[in-house]
Amino acid sequence: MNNKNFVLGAIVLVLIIIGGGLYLFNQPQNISPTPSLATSTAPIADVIDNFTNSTSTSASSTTTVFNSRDPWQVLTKYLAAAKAHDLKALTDLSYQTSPACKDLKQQANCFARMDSVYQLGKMIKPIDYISKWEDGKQMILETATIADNHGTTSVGYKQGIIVFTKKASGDLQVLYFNPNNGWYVSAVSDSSLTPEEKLRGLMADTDQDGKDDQVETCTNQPDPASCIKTDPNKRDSNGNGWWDGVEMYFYK
Ligand SMILES: [Ca+2]
Ligand SMILES: [Ca+2]
Repeated sequence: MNNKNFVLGAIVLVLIIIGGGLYLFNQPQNISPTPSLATSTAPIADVIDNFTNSTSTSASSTTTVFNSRDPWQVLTKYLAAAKAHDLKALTDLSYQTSPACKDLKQQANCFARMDSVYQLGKMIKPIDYISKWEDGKQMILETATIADNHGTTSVGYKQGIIVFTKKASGDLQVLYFNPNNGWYVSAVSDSSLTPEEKLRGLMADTDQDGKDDQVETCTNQPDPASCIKTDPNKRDSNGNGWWDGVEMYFYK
């Protein structure tokens, strides 16, 4: 089995779950790993519940003013909106909107997708997201790579990712996230490469634009005919301001 295909299959699946669900939703300058980007060590699910409770029970509470440039505040509000099936709020906090959520006849489908997004999003632990790459148009947060071996049969890593776009005002909007992004290979090596070496090759993202080198170069891709190559050493291959690993999630 082609491991990359498996990985891509997983990514596409999540894309369907998230992107299909609701995403009613200039140049790279800084590559700045930050020790801790999170303002709280609480799991985001707890924060969402607190947010939901505070907004539903007491509009006049003394909660701090919402900061639309803070990725965790935006994501928390976004997930709370998904949980509450609040399409208006979700639209405001998203870069793009799923067709299912633009069609009243598909409301049940839209709500189901919101539920999926909430269930996935609440697994996110802000404290794990130690890398931040951003410029005037986008922001990507990533976790460290975390070993995720499955018994003795496979060797793997997980690495969570969250992608935001920025309005001209600097306000963040959610584009994509996946706390369970994973790469797996057989624990039994079938080549001169060790499983670890294979994994490093699969996971490499040389230009730190959120799109793996193998995807950029259309190497080992499930549908090579439709794969569009981008530059693995350049964040914004086509010069339109969007990084390759951001633009790949836009609806066509
Ligand atoms: Ca890349
Ligand atoms: Ca690139």
